[in-house]
Order: sequence, then structure tokens, then C-alpha cells
Amino acid sequence: MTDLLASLNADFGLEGHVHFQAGENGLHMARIDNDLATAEVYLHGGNITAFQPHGSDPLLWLSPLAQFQTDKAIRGGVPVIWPWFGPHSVDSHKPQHGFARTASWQVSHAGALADGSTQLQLDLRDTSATRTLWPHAFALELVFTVGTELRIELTSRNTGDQPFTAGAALHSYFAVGDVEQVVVEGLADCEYIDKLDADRRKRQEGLVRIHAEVDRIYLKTENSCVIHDPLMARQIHIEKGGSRSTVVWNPWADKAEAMADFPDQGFRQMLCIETANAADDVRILAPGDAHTLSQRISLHREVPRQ
Ligand code: TA6
Repeated sequence: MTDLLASLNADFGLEGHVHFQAGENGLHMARIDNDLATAEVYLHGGNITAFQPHGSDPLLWLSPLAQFQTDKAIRGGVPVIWPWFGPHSVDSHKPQHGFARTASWQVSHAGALADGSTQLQLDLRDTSATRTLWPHAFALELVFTVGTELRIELTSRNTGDQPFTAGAALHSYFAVGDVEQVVVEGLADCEYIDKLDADRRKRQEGLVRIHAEVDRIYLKTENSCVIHDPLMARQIHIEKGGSRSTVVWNPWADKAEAMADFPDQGFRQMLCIETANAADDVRILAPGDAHTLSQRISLHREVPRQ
């Protein structure tokens, strides 16, 4: 075991809750295993790559081709998108979706809650490397609460002396039985930006169905979403806070084939529903201000329609 893992376990390890170990490709991760659920959180990118309440199938999708390289985002789980969503607004050489999802996060707290859940907090602060990409001082706190539900809270704080504008997303990859059979409830009548049609603004009619590539930013919505998955006889409920935009993405076949870390047919078993501050919903933080983007993911039985 490396010295860092030994010190992480000495400082934050918790019997019956959290243990730090070498994960894929030797990247350090927290293995959470309590009376309610299991989860895996990589310090690389602060990505929770697995969450599974006991007795249920995994809720998150992780690409079997995910590369676990320090210069790449892990494909799957919940990548943390910050401080911009999508391509950088002016400099295309800067990384897509910002730098948080490829940064090395630090553990600052681990604890057990009275209901048997496990809480884990990771922190990220500005460095000379981040300031080269984005010239601001900041503090990010990422808190996971793992129990029968999964709660994720990303708090951004402006620790500098100038205001900044930050975009963000909890870019959640959900596991589904067959994406063509699921429907997404909660976005009816919402305006959305269609990233596949020159960013035209359209309006959602009824339930969201996936029968081709979908890449949409839904706007002015604080709604919860529900993924109805008849094949797995379950519903995944996604409640959110601090967000008025929701991103829905499935790459479909051509984009899946074009990604080295994505199996050609993998698009059939995943769907991204992302709690975001994207497009019109980016947030301006004055010096000393903070903003929390949060989501609560829960599993419910889907009674097969008669
Ligand atoms: O969230 C949707 C999206 O912005 C898509 O446009 C697609 O690029 C996806 O993110 C994944 O981006 P990545 O940089 O992880 O390949």
C-alpha cells in the first residue's frame, strides 16, 4: 500500500464505512461499503464511478473502456464539470468541460450519519496550473452522502478579490436496461437548446424519448426528473438544487464509435441526465460568495404497465 493510502486510511478511514485503496490503473479511490449501499469515489476528478444500494443493480454507468489516465476524465460515473460547461467560450485549446474532472482532489472529511449513510468530502483549490487555465482563486467542496440514496453537493466559493462567472454540471451517467425503452419525465414544456441543430431553441413536447443521438440543455427548470426503465422495472429519481438547467445526452452509435473509451454499443445501456449551471444558467460569484449545485438520486420500483 502506498504511503499516501496508508495516511488516508489513518486520517479518514472508517470501519464499516470507508476504506482507501488503489483502484483502476493504481488511481486512489475511496471504497464505501456500509449497511445501506456500496460506492467507489476516485480522487482523480472527484468522480463517483459506482453507486449500488444493497439488493439493487448499479445505478451509475461506467464505460468498460474507461481509461483511468491522469490527463483524461473517467468515462462514466459522475464527472464534475467546472468552471465551464462544454468548450471554453473563447479558447478552443482549453479543455472541454473545464479542469475539475481531471484534477487531483484532496480528502478533507469522512463520517458516518445516524441513518447509516457515509459522508465523504473532497476539496479542490486553485493552483498555478488552474490559474493558467482560469485566472481566479476558488475553493470547491464536493460532498457525497451514500445511503439508500446518493446525494452529491458541489459548493463553489470565490476566494479571490474579483467576481467570476462559473458554469458547472454533475455529469451523471445512469445505467439503463435499453435506452430506447426508457422515458424521461419532468421536462415537458421546457425550452431547450438543441446542440445537434445549431443551438436552436425548441420546446419539449411531453416525455423525452431516445431513438437517436440527443444533446440538449433544458433551460429555466428546477424540476426533478424521473428515468422510467421498464426493462429493469425501476425508476431513477433525480432531484436537484441550485440548478435551473438540465442536460440530456446520449451519443448514439456514430459518436459512441468515435470515442476510444466508449464501447460501440454502450450507448444502449446509458443515459446522461445532468444537473447543471449551463448556458443561460451560469453563476456569477462576487468575492466571498458561494453557490451549491446539488442532486439527490433515489431508486424506486417501476410497476410494469398493464
Ligand atoms: O453533456 C453533454 C456533452 O456536452 C456532449 O456534448 C458530449 O460532448 C458530452 O458532454 C461528453 O463530453 P466529453 O468531453 O466527456 O466527451
